[in-house]
Amino acid sequence: MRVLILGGDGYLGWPTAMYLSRRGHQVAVADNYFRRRAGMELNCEPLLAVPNLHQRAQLWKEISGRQIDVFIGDVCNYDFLAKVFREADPEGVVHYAEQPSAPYSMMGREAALFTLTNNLVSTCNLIHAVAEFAPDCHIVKLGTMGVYGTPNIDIEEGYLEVEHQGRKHKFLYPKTPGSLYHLTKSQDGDMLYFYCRIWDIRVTDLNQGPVYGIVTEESGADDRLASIFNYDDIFGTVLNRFIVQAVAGHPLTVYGEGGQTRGYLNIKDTLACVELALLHPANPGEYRVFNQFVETFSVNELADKVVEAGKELGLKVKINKIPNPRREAEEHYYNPAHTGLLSLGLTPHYLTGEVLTGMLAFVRRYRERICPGYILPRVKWQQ
Ligand code: USQ
Repeated sequence: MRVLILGGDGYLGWPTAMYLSRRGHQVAVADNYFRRRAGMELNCEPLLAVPNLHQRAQLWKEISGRQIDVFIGDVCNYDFLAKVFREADPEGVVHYAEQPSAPYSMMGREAALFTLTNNLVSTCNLIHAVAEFAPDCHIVKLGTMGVYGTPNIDIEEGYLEVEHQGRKHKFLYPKTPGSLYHLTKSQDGDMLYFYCRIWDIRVTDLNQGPVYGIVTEESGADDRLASIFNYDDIFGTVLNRFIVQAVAGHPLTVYGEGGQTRGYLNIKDTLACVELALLHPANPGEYRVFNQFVETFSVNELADKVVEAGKELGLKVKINKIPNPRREAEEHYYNPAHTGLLSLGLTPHYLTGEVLTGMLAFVRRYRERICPGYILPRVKWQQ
């Protein structure tokens, strides 16, 4: 399949590109290097020094013999996106080209406006490019479980059937996002659903939980192919942060009471889910939603697991509950459905002790690069 990955330089974008390329798809990637620039501006650069996208594609070609086409530019610029569509002629597009960090979106007015503009304009441009250049192309948008929030009822997969005064109707599941970033992911979903109904485009929204992991099968051969791996307070996700904190000898930063529960998945499962969605496209006019995670854990459970895994490697890991910089429920009901991707054939990777010790051992090789100043949270939800 000809697949275009928007945001192909990021934590998920580049591993997805290699994964699909190795499995015989013809892959093109586009990126504006937002994440790299933000890392320099905010002083939160990734653990590994990552070659630029052209260099990574060249390296991948030397190792795998396969070509990944690279386009550097901004998806919010329609002329750029139109050029990419004309050249790549995609049958499937993976949309990762959004500002992905909740703390970033809560830094202040400028970051809020950037997040809103980037995430909604990129999605709107994509919809129009599909309609103009590739009407049959399937959009796979990376969504987030965070759009649902933590309601006191079970979370369904995208839709909720409501019975009201004796009549029934199926609505999109109500959204209660907990950051401006998560709000934009709810808004882009509404926009995609709208155009599915009006223009009959095909869309799959992958409502993903926080991802963990560094190495994938494709990057295993050469660390220069590894993903952009952040452990800072802005771009790092919680388990990746805890792994680096454990290696650095920093107490694990549990925010508040630590009862916050989310659905987690290994980066390897993200890649498999995206391919499954591409291989089984939504129908014209269908806005299909999958809840993309494998297991649920509270922050306390994750911290305890890292302490245990640390013992295997002789690390004495401590836990420190610090005031929560976010506004979120610290104890809550959480029971989200996630059957769609399993029914398409996902074989999940679980968070075992071996996975955790593997991550700790990998990060330990880069211990000298860990910057302790990146660890404590700087962004508060309430200024
Ligand atoms: N947390 C801590 N300590 C930390 C970091 C985080 O206790 O040092 C807590 C947070 O308060 C939160 C939970 O861990 O309750 C998850 O935080 P996170 O930073 O791993 O995840 P989040 O900000 O929600 O965002 C991440 C990705 C985002 C994706 C989302 C999926 O950055 O792109 O959409 O995970 S979800 O959380 O399901 O919305």
